[in-house]
Amino acid sequence: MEIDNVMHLRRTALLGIIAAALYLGGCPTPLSPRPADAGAQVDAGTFDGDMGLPDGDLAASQDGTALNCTKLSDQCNNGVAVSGKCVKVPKTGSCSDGDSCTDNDTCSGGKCVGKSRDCSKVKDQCNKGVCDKGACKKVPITGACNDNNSCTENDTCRSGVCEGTKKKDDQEPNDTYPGKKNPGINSCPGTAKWVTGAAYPATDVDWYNFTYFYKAVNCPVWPKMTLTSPSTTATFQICAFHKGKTCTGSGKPSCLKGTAATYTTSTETLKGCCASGKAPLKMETKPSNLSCGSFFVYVRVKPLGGATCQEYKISYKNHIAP
Ligand SMILES: [Ca+2]
Ligand SMILES: [Ca+2]
Repeated sequence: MEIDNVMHLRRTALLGIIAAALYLGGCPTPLSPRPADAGAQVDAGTFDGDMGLPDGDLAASQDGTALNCTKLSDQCNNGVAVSGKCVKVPKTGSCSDGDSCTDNDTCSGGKCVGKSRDCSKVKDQCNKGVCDKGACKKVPITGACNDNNSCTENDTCRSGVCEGTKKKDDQEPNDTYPGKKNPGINSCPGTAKWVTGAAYPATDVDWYNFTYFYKAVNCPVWPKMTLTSPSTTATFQICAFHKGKTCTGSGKPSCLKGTAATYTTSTETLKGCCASGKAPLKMETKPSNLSCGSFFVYVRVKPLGGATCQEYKISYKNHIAP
């Protein structure tokens, strides 16, 4: 009886071992991922192909060896195990691309992409705006530009600055008395003549002169002139000084426009009239002795301010000319 009990226990144990072996042989490999986990597009937060182990951490390979995929993780990717292999799964959100000249760095497709810094606010006609070490700065360019100076032309960018060449002033050089000679007024009533100049730069002084030819007592000749300018802000001073050719009487004008003034040369003092203000400036100077004959008129123009360049024209004529 005791022997039968021993044999029964041995049979029971043997059947248990066989049953256990059959069960293990018929089951799937315990560490294989479920089909739902296969594929590259796996959400890092729900992936469970690692049999419950933390994502990207100690996942398991197909042969059961634990996988550490953190080496594939970076600011825009999670390193996770998929089908027993470590793969990168892109993340979203902000990041840093390490470039101080980009803004709004964002993860996109597993890469950190920033938007290039907009430096257009520092650009101008002779500079482009460029980001350098995180700061916007100007970088000179070449080409035509506009220096907004009506007294220059052929404006060109030079070292980041727009500069033109000074327009030719046909009256220059004329900074000192007696200045540039211009056609005289020798007919009665005649027509107006013109002088075109530019008071440029601000310290410029322009002198020019012409002759009034006395014609006849019944057709007296004296200067009437008007300074005009395209500038609405520029102010000028215009003076007309007389000098008699054959007698002193014609060198003492009365000021029908403007106020009395004198100008002392190295040898004499000229008498004349001056007017100041914005254009148009009118000037009319009548010799005190109209029977004296021809006389010279010396005109001086000075810029008084209001514009970088002060273009002007002066019409001069016999006072009765149209
Ligand atoms: Ca000038
Ligand atoms: Ca001058």
